Amino acid sequence: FLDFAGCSLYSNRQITEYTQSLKRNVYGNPHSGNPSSDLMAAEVEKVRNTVLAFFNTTSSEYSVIFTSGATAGLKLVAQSFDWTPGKSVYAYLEDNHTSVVGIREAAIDKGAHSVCLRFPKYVVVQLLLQWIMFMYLKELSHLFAYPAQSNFSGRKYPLNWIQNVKKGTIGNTTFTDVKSTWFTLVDAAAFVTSSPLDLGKYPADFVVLSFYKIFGFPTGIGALLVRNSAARQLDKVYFGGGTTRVYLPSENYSVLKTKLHEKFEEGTIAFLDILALKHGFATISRITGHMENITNHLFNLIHWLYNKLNTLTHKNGEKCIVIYTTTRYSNPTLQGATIAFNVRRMDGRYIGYNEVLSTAAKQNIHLRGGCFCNVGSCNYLLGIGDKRIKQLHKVCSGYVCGEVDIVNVFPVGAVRVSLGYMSTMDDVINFFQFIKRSYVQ
Ligand SMILES: *Cc1c(COP(=O)(O)O)cnc(C)c1O
Ligand SMILES: *[C@@H]1O[C@H](CO)[C@@H](O)[C@H](O)[C@H]1NC(C)=O
Ligand SMILES: *[C@@H]1O[C@H](CO)[C@@H](O)[C@H](O)[C@H]1NC(C)=O
Ligand SMILES: *[C@@H]1O[C@H](CO)[C@@H](O)[C@H](O)[C@H]1NC(C)=O
Ligand SMILES: *[C@@H]1O[C@H](CO)[C@@H](O)[C@H](O)[C@H]1NC(C)=O
Ligand SMILES: CC(=O)N[C@H]1CO[C@H](CO)[C@@H](O)[C@@H]1O
Repeated sequence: FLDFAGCSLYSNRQITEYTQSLKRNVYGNPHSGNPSSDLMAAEVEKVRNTVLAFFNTTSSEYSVIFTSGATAGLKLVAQSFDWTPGKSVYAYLEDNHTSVVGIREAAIDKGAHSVCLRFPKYVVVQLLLQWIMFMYLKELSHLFAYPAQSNFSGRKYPLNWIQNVKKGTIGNTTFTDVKSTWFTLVDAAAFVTSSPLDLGKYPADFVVLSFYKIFGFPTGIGALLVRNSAARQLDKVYFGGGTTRVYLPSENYSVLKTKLHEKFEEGTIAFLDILALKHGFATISRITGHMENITNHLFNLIHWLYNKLNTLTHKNGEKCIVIYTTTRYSNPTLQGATIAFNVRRMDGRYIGYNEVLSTAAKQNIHLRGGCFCNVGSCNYLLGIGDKRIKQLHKVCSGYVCGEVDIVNVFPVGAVRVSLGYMSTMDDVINFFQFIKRSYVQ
């Protein structure tokens, strides 16, 4: 199983302990106020604290809002962020995730500007941010969103952007006269599966994640962590069951509950799934000790695999594997345990990723095929010029993502291998042998 960026796997003991806990106890709806309800409510509060501790923070600094996943967390920020029409800026990276770009629609809808930071080399990104800050020296609220790790290439982005953007310090320049307030939204869904995120050190205003990416079970639950000092930036309009203290059906009168999660967790929370998180966190901690151990273990594996794949050549000296990376797997702070690549024949022609995927599947190796689907990442990762990109795009438009993997001899997608905390040296050796056996001429 080499698709840990898609989801992690759950452990046997994790599931056993969870079901035992369900069998031994009666868990009621945490809003009901009877003994089984109180038991559940207490467990939910414990899990909130476990989540906070996992990120080295406490409830005095952060609130945990349970959502159905990372995407739902991003959507919640998008729809509640207090944009100033015509003035606020929403900035995001080109190497973003669809769900992060989606916030743009909500921002524009409320009259905010959106800026896509085009070239994901942070020197350039810093210059662009600098420019944006000069453009808007007013007392306004802006939002900067970025993924802490890309789920395509596994590239990690610097966590110190969080404070830098906030302080108005970019690179070596400090903008003490910046009156604007920048809020940071970190999409940590891929990052936190294998790296520690210390919110004491990197106090992002908003962080989103999905728990199945960390420990495989349960699905359909994630969290939005909100720094308490940034909570005022989220406006609440709709109110659903469990979120109000008092309201009148016939009059425009309602008072929302005071705690942030009480306001934003609409309806009944997924309480039995929240209980399952407890066993997920316990499993990760039991097996690995600390997230740093996962980072180091996975970096050793991926670094080995990168070097081995990179040296695979056909008998005429042509490279067999083209890897899409800007980090060269030199450092675990820049690179997660993912490799996106394509396979080439001896004559230089590419083999479509669908073919690689199905050959692998026949040998019981589970990979992911990704479609670039956009010119931006084609350009950046494939390193082909603008002119060619335009031609490609002409041919590309209208094709159904995933069905076509090669257009005019150029690949429009890639194979992705991603490791997780359960991956072993045997896994990467088997995979390497598979590639060598199947494709090296
Ligand atoms: C998986 C992932 C998401 C989306 O998570 P969902 O569980 O589908 O909401 C967002 N961003 C990144 C970086 C991811 O890896
Ligand atoms: C990244 O994750 C999202 C959500 O799960 C998915 O839609 C997207 O296709 C993923 N990208 C890749 C390259 O896996
Ligand atoms: C946790 O955060 C505190 C500050 O809030 C910091 O002093 C401490 O070093 C952090 N712990 C770890 C393990 O990083
Ligand atoms: C309801 O009351 C709030 C203030 O209490 C006000 O802001 C809002 O506009 C009112 N809505 C309607 C539909 O009257
Ligand atoms: C994880 O790392 C810590 C040190 O950071 C070490 O003490 C511990 O033994 C490690 N745990 C495992 C399971 O390797
Ligand atoms: C990799 C990726 O998804 N990049 C996209 C980020 O957002 C910009 C702007 O919408 C798109 O053009 C990129 O394709």
